[in-house]
Amino acid sequence: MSMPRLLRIKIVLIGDGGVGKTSIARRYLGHEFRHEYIKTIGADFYIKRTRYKDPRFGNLLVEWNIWDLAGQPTFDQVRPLYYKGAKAALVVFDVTNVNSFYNVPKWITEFWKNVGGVYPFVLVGNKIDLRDKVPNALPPEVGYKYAELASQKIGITVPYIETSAATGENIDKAFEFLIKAILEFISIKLAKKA
Ligand code: G3D
Ligand code: MG
Repeated sequence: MSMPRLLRIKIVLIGDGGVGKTSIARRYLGHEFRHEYIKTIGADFYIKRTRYKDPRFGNLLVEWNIWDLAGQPTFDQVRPLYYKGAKAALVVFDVTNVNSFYNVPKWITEFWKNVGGVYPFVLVGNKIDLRDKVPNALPPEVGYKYAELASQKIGITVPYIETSAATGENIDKAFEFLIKAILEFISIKLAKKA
């Protein structure tokens, strides 16, 4: 077997406070994780390596550098540092919190503005374990529709995935979707250069 290619990618977790960003990161990392708190930025920083086999790029060793904002109030001052060098995002909302869904476009706009262009993301509807327990929870169609419209608008696939950080459902899959979206994005860029 050939040596896998190392793909080191900084990603940011964005979305309203309380939607489950930190819970998703911790659930994904499980036990074998490296974690640091970057005090000046007020962000948690995690590293995780995972193998991925892609038909075009072959065997990959993906090293996620995951940035997770800890506080909210001083975010304005640290925003540029937080986003600097990020190549993709998990944009998270809470399916039991309509406002967190309404704020999704705001987070995407901020991400693109701060990284200086249109970069791929996965839309994540979290807390699906609570969907049947609260009134007025958002149905899956809302997320799928938004992702479809976004895909059409920007010309790269925006996957939508529903997760529960509480049960672990689809957490690994969310990151798998993100790799796929990133590789598609790289392919399109390479094709344009050629
Ligand atoms: P944030 O990092 O986006 O601000 P957190 O969000 O990960 O801190 O999560 C906020 C609260 O929601 C936490 O509860 C956390 O346990 C809960 N939570 C996160 N994801 C899920 C989920 O998928 N299902 C359920 N039921 N709860 C979730 P507390 O009580 O600690 O504030
Ligand atoms: Mg958090």
